[in-house]
Amino acid sequence: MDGLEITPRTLAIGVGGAGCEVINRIYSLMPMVDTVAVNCDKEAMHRTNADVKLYICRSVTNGEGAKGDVGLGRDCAKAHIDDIEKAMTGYDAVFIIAGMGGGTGTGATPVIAEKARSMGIMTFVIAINPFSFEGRRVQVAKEGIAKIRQVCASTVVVENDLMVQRMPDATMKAAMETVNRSIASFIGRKIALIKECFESEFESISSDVIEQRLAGGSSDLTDSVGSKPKTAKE
Ligand SMILES: Nc1nc2c(ncn2[C@@H]2O[C@H](COP(=O)(O)OP(=O)(O)OP(=O)(O)O)[C@@H](O)[C@H]2O)c(=O)[nH]1
Ligand SMILES: [Mg+2]
Repeated sequence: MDGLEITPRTLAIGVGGAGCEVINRIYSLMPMVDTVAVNCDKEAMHRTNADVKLYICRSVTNGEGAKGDVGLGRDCAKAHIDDIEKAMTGYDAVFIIAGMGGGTGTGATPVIAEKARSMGIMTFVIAINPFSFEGRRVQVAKEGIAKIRQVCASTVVVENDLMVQRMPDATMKAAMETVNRSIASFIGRKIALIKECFESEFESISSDVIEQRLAGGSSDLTDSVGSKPKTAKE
């Protein structure tokens, strides 16, 4: 491997409101990571910084988001699948980040993950579970995560609730921002690991094996938050 540098091309894709907030973080904190923002909410898109912005189905949603309609989120992604494919072309690994329980993230994420896998890209999904006080969204999220797992085994679920336990006096916004920051640094660590795998073993290791090695529980995702890590099971 003397003198030969293998640099995997990695991409982070944020889908819907929460996903795009995380992309904002990655864009400002980790300029070496390429970013894509996917949303059908015009205002949220304005607030988002990303290398590529895919504003899906503005004519159908009138720029107001999918308003909790999972079927609409899915159909918007399907209608823009060529743009999504183009944005992912040439990458070795993709991280897809989305909040669950709304329309865009829940509906579009399985479509995007399935496309990434069909393109032979190592695919990781980070799905944010809504707060347990969010009512109907909790069930919508559960069904959404089950769908995502059908197409992507390397799915990590992050609990917004964890931050309620850890930061009982924090506002919801502050709690979510903490989760967003920890997801951004989690992705940074995973990208470093992928690079290591590529550099040390690229001739003998398959992308499936790298995926398995990198997939895992969400506990190390919460390490960076500051207090003692606690898993959802505790
Ligand atoms: N950690 C974190 N969670 C968020 C954030 N914004 C929203 N969420 C969570 O993610 C869930 C889904 O919300 P959004 O991502 O805004 O939904 P969406 O995919 O845009 O869906 P529609 O607006 O209905 O199209 C919410 O119920 C919240 O629990 C965020 O910035 N950070
Ligand atoms: Mg939205």
